[in-house]
Amino acid sequence: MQVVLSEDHRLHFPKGELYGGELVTPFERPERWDIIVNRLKDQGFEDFVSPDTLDMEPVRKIHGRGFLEFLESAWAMWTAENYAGEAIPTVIPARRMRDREPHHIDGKLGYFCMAIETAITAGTWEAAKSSAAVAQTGRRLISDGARLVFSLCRPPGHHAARDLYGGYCFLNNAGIAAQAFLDAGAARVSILDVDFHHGNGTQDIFYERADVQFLSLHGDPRDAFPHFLGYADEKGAGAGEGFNINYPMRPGSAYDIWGDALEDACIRVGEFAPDVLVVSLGVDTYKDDPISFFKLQSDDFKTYGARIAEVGIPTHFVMEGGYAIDEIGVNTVNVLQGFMDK
Ligand code: Q9C
Ligand code: ZN
Repeated sequence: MQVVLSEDHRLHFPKGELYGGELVTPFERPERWDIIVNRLKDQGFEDFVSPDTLDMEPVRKIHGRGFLEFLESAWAMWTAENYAGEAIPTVIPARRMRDREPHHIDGKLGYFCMAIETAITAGTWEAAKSSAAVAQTGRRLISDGARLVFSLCRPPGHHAARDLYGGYCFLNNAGIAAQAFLDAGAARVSILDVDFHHGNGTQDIFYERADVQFLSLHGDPRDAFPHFLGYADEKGAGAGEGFNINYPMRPGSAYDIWGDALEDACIRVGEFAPDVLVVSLGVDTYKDDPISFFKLQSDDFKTYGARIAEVGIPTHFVMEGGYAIDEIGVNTVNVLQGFMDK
């Protein structure tokens, strides 16, 4: 199994995440990557591939131009104000306000943000681009004939919508990979999102499209972040009608419930018959995850990796969340080993 990764992820490491009214060390931190890499090495995976140069073309197809310009310039605009801390919005365009991009960075941050726990720092844009390049390179390896590739993206991507960042995400790595597969000749791509959180960004990007099927297993939005998307009645619109499938689940759900949702999702992927399956792989479904409420055990990750393999379609795993740092390596690699052992 080839694993695509880049040390440039380290360029993004904010000191603060607004959590419970305090600035805490972010749950989404560089150490997550190190622990996954250590576990991969322990288990004999050594086929590490560095990313190719980022191709902005698929990025521009799924993200808005103004949004990309904002991400590129946000830190410079923030420091030009002589602010002492990291870039966090304070004002949000809430209901009945105007949908216009302001000039001032305070306004721009709120305009392009979907959740304010996520700070922007000096290296954020470079790290976000490197993460997208990792996903694009995984795409190339699958197009070159691999049955399985793991793109160890960091920062993650599935909360990043066409023109929104947040939830630790800036560029939608899985979406960029899916778009690149289509650009390289694929007719259909499925994105199966098994991160604990709803993949609101990916859903948003492909909601009206029939060439990308999106399926997400996640905490019920009434109880779980991102709270404002991810209900079962969101089924796609226009040409995309029927190609968006959500599986919200209640607090405390364990593998008996989660595995049934995965089973249904795998059947739906088989019916769609995509050329490639992109898996948004978050392991924050684990029972001890500090910010989530599912109850998967470490062995369940092997079980579901094997079930995904049974779909029988070339599969590109793209790393998303997972914050039980001590077990993030075991749980992530269990999915990949479960897939390979099938
Ligand atoms: N009390 C990903 O897993 N904060 N993002 C939730 C819960 C944001 C998660 C707070 C969680 C973002 C990629
Ligand atoms: Zn998550």
